Amino acid sequence: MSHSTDKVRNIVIAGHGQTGKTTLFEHILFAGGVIPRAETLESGKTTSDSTPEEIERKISIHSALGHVERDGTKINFFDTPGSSDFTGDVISSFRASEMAVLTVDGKSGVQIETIKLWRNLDERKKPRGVFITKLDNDQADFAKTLADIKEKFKIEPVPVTIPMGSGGGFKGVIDVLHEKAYLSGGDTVEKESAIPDEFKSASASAREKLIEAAAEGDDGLMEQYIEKGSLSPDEMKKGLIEALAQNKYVPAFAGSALRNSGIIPLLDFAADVAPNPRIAKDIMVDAEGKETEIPIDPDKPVSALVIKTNYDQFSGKLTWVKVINGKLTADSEAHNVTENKKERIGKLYTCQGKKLEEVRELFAGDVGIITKSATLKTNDTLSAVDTGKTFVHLRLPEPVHSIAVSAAAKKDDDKLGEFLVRAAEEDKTFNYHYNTETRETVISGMGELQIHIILDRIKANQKIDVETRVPKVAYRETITKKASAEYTHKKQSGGHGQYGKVLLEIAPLPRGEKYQFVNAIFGGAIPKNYIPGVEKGVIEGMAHGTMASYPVVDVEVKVVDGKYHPVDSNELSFKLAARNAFREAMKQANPTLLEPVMNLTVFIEEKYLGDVMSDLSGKRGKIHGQDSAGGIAEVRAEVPQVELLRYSIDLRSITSGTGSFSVAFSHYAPISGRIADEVIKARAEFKVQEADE
Ligand SMILES: Nc1nc2c(ncn2[C@@H]2O[C@H](COP(=O)(O)OP(=O)(O)OP(=O)(O)O)[C@@H](O)[C@H]2O)c(=O)[nH]1
Ligand SMILES: [Mg+2]
Repeated sequence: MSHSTDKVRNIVIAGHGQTGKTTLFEHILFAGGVIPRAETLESGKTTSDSTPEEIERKISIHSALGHVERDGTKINFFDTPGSSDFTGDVISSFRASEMAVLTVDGKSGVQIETIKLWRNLDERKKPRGVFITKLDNDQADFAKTLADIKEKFKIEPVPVTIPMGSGGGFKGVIDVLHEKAYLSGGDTVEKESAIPDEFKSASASAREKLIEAAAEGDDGLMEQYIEKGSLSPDEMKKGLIEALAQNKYVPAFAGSALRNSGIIPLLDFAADVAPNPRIAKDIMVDAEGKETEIPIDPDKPVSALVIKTNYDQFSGKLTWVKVINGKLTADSEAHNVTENKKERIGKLYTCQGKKLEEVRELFAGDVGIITKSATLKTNDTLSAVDTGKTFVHLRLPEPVHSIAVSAAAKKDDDKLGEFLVRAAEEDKTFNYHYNTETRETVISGMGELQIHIILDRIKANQKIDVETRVPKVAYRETITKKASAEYTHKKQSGGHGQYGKVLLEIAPLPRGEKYQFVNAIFGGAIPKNYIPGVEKGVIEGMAHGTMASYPVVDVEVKVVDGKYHPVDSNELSFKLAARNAFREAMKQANPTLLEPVMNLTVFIEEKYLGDVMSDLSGKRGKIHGQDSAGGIAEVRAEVPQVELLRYSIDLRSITSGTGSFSVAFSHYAPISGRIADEVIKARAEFKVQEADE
């Protein structure tokens, strides 16, 4: 069945690893009557962790979508992976949802991924709530977890539900908004009951706070609240909707998904208060790069964004779309603006995990699946007609972990390549490229685990043995002082000879400026038509420096003088002369090696700070800054890339798997002494090997 925009809600469940997202998602579907029983994670039969790799590892790797109906409203929920290795699917689910619910473990409190996800939601100005889970655990503490959230995010969450008892004495939750108690259900859906006397005052004071939050919704309500000291239930609801849409408060929910507790009030809140998709805007960009905000609106011609694609064993390729405008209709045609071609839309589906349900149409705001489109890919824009505007691409973090791969048997090279192309298409945080400089195929992604899983898939599905290595670093060479050199290329062989003489002056440029070619020839010492030949020669010379044959950068090359022969000169002669003149000049210009340096940000528990710092200093890191709040530290540093090639592994062992980090290229920096000698030596060995091949 299709749902109109006003009858759709999209909520993404996200949170630190193992905080119970999948269990919550499963119990939501159970409470919503979608599945006859809620399966445990341990059984390997949950709706959302359905792929063999998820079942085997007992973690979520892919996002999953499901929905429940509440008073005619379809509430889509995304279950997302908690490990930062699979952040790509979290980000696409954020893009498609108007609200997030972050799960926080009632015992562990705010964890590293919670902080990163919170920041990401801040950047998107996305409304969010927190679901404090596992309150059945002995040391779980709802109030303490709220205090932790307040300390770390400088915002006081407003409870919509509060727990009745904790740990072994956990009995259920009170829905403060609807003034009802729910006894935890165990194996069945939780049951409504009257609020027990002992919790009446806690419930009343929580309701007071909720009313205050509602009053923030608009000025009229605030006046009303100040005047009368309260709000009617209708006003309260209206205020909560408004204030949440404006991201003015963070609703907090208590519960234990495993015990079927806190689910019904969450669903009621989702249906009553969670944002209507119409509050959200997406962004389109035209050919000139001009951005326009596009509100979600069913009354405009259709437009939709492909948020992800994946392959299902039974259904084949699935293309997930978020409809932004109008409605997408089955068996119709749309324009793929990204590819500038017509796209046939066959059947449309919604889904419950991997189970597809056919629908005729998907309205603006909704998320659904197109099957059997060979061509659609993530980030594509579908439109009614060619508007020349596309939705901006998903903003994904830079890869943090790379390895070089090759097929153990040469005959499998092509098959490996094909597989990698498909893997990169399916997971936008996974990249692969052939580095012509180092002659390696390098795959990179968000962490060791992600890469590992992809390699396992190759082995299992393609029966290819893959060899892996730490990738080589792309060093550069540059010069540190001015120099000049001349070179005459002369050859006499039968008829026409070859002749060209070039005098070059080279000078260092500021870091990052790469290359500048200046023609300073006056009076025709080298005729104009040979200057392109000179420049080609310089470019060829710069492709392989004189130290270790790495590309040369940040050099100004000025051709100042030369000589030509009316008969024997040609472009080739000037090219060869220039190439050799460049090499001669470079040797005299105090050349140096440059290594890539990365900006590194590390998130760790404070207790590991000392170890992380000393490890970074051993890695030639320069610490730029450090912040700590409530037991979690963030360290920012500049570290040479070569030291970070296995950082995923190092950080995991220092922090027992709790740390996480991001890296991005910063700049090239000179190296000398022993470090440079090692690079030159390794490169010489590589060249010898290459020559042997
Ligand atoms: N005691 C208790 N355990 C829970 C609860 N919810 C989940 N768990 C357990 O916590 C573990 C992790 O649960 P998941 O639902 O897989 O957590 P997740 O957040 O989806 O994990 P990732 O997707 O890998 O990040 C499993 O062993 C669950 O049985 C709960 O409410 N109470
Ligand atoms: Mg999960």
